[in-house]
Amino acid sequence: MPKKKGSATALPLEREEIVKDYHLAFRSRQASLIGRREVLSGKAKFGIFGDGKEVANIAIARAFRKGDWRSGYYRDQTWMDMLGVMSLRQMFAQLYAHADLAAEPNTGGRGMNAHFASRYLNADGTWKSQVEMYNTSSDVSPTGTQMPRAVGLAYASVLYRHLKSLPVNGFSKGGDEITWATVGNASTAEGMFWESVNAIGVLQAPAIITVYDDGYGISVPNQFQMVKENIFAILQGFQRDDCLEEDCERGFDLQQVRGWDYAALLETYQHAASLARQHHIPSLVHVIELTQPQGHSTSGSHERYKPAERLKWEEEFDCVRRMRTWLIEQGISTDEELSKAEQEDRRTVEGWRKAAWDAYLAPILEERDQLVDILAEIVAAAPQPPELAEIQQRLLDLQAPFRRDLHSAAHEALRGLRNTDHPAKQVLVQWKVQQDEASLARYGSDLYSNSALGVEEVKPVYSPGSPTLMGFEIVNAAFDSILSRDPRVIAFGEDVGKLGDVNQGFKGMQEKYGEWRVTDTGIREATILGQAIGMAMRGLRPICEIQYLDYLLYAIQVMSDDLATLRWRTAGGQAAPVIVRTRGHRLEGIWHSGSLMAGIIHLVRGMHVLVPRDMTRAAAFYNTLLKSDEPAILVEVLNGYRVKERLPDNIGEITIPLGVPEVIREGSDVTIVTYGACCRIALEAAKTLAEVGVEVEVVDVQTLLPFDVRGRIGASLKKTNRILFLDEDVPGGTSAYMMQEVLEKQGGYAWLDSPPRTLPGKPHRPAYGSDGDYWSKPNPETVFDAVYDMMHEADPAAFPKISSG
Ligand SMILES: Cc1ncc(C[n+]2csc(CCOP(=O)(O)OP(=O)(O)O)c2C)c(N)n1
Repeated sequence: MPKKKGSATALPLEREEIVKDYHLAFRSRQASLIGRREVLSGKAKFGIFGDGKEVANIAIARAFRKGDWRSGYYRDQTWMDMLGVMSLRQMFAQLYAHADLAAEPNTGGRGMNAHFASRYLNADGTWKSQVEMYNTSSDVSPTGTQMPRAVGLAYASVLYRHLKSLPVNGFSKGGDEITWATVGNASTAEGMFWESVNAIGVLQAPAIITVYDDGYGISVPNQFQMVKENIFAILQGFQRDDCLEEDCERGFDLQQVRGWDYAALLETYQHAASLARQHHIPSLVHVIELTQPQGHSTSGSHERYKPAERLKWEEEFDCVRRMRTWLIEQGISTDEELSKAEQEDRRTVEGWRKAAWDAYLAPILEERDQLVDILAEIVAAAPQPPELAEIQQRLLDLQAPFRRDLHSAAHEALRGLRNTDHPAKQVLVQWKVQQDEASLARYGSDLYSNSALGVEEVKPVYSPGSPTLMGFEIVNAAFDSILSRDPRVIAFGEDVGKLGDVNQGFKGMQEKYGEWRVTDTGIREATILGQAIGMAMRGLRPICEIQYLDYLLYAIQVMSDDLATLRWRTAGGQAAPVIVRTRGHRLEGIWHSGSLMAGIIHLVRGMHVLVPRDMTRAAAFYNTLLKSDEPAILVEVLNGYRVKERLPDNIGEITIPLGVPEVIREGSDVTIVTYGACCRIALEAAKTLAEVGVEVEVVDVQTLLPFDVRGRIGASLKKTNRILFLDEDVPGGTSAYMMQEVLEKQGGYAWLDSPPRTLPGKPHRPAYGSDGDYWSKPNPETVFDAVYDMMHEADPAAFPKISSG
């Protein structure tokens, strides 16, 4: 069993550097103390700080190099300050939610406090050289979600080291970069912690995982978190062989070290870094005997759940205090010297706090003054409702107004002025519109980059010699073209490598392009997604496969919380152009033919969701996505792999713009709006409807996100005046979403001559077998009935009832 590291006496640091480290830790602690005070006094909403972890943070920061990556959580405050990713002044700006990138460059005021992110995109969306930066992938609050992403960040180094064809472009220096992950002891109880540790071990990816162990997860002690109350003990099976060759037993270098022992921490992390950098051996460092001087966060006090002896121990083993004692014991500094500098530290931190607060408040006060002046002008201009003066005074009395206070006041004033028409009132109206627009952008920009929307259509070209192939052979040809033209594309997933995926879309690709390009993975959907995110952050173009749509649920949390929000939550500072490939619909059985589309589209805003009805269209969408820098899910239609299609001569160039539906059958009586596998059913029903004199127009939506950006469906409705929304999702799911898009957003209600209808699947999951499928999902007969009913209602004489009911 590896030994716990003890204090080392000989340090590779000068005296001044050690003292500097101590003051960094001390100032960070001051910032935590002041930060908590700011929350308790009402200046900020919530605070969570890095107190108790300062010394471990410093040791990590000392081993962290430019080009390295962090995938961590909120306890990394001191480390982030030390590397300049988030200075303590910026930390206060984030605490106050200062929505200005100049003051808070990590999240632009969108993230909760202690959510770190380096900006690796320039303002114009181009990528900076990452080897010149201390890279921090953007934090999320769900505990453990930083772990899957760490898999991909670390694995990118493996690819950059082994795959000589990869363009480096400032993303790597020979794969020497380490990914540093941090996670709390309690969060190791999460499934994705284990999935990630296993994946990193299997991939032999250069990650150093730190588990900060302060014994608790908020109020719940380790007794309830993990077996043996000790993550280190149960990780022993991950221990590597003591050898440095590539074919040694795959595993981790495991280390345990005390969180107050500066010298041992430095040594531990230097050792782990050299193993990872030189040999790509991952490490897990269990940092024990850590404390939470102010409790978990500002939400409550730890005196409520920690026993008195634990609180006493925490005081005694406080890492900053211990480091101070050690400095004196080692003769590196004196009590007097340190005390003097600490006084200065306190003043410095307080200065940063004040500067951050003043900078946050100044523009809001300026806007308040503008509003007060506008109101004063209205009051002066004409006899007005008396409440205006009152509103003015209320605004002036606010010491630290929020913008929302100003807007509520402006709204109230305009309500009072509703019967007045005066030029001065127009100034108020205009002010409010402008300010609203600015704040909507302040909090809503960068959900998408819109680069995919700009891709123009390239139509397929066919010649007499164009072969007719099975659907799977069409995507296969597309992937062949993609892999040959773009060395950054890496495809991976369950059965993707040797087998070429369960439907043979990647058949022969591993043989042709090698194991690094087309790769099998374990059954680990959350980390397949995380792997893709991390790789995409480092300049690669991953196509990650989730074997069936139904299993996307295992990855949806990572997609929803991490990938989909990434660009938005960093206010355009980070992006991960991941392509998630999956297949769904129309196989049979509960877990092989479900349609979770509404769940997906509502959870992944920030991604595109594409549902091509055939494989040529799937190929075109892959090409479109690779021309953009946005993440997307592409659902291939399961029963399309065995349907024949002609192979376009230009399979590698065809593109379809996003958000443009296609009319796949023209008609004049009813518009059927549908997508994916349901297109075929709608077309079948359209044929039988034509036999009874009903001409249906069938529109394939093609992409659910974005949805019909040019209003083509509205134009169809304008012609037919009747509409049916058809899909395989549950009632009130995607059919309701499409209805809202067309009737509300496109104003389609104005063209309706009959009530709009939806025809979704049943609320239960699809039953197995042909009959189970028939009575679980829409079929040509139910589509016929839904459309015919509309016609009957409109003209009972021409369309008499066919069946009773
Ligand atoms: C998925 C998820 N569940 C619950 C929470 C609420 N929560 C926030 S922090 C926390 C405790 C985490 O403890 P630990 O991992 O030990 O980290 P520490 O805060 O102690 O450093 C909990 C339960 C969350 N943020 N995410």
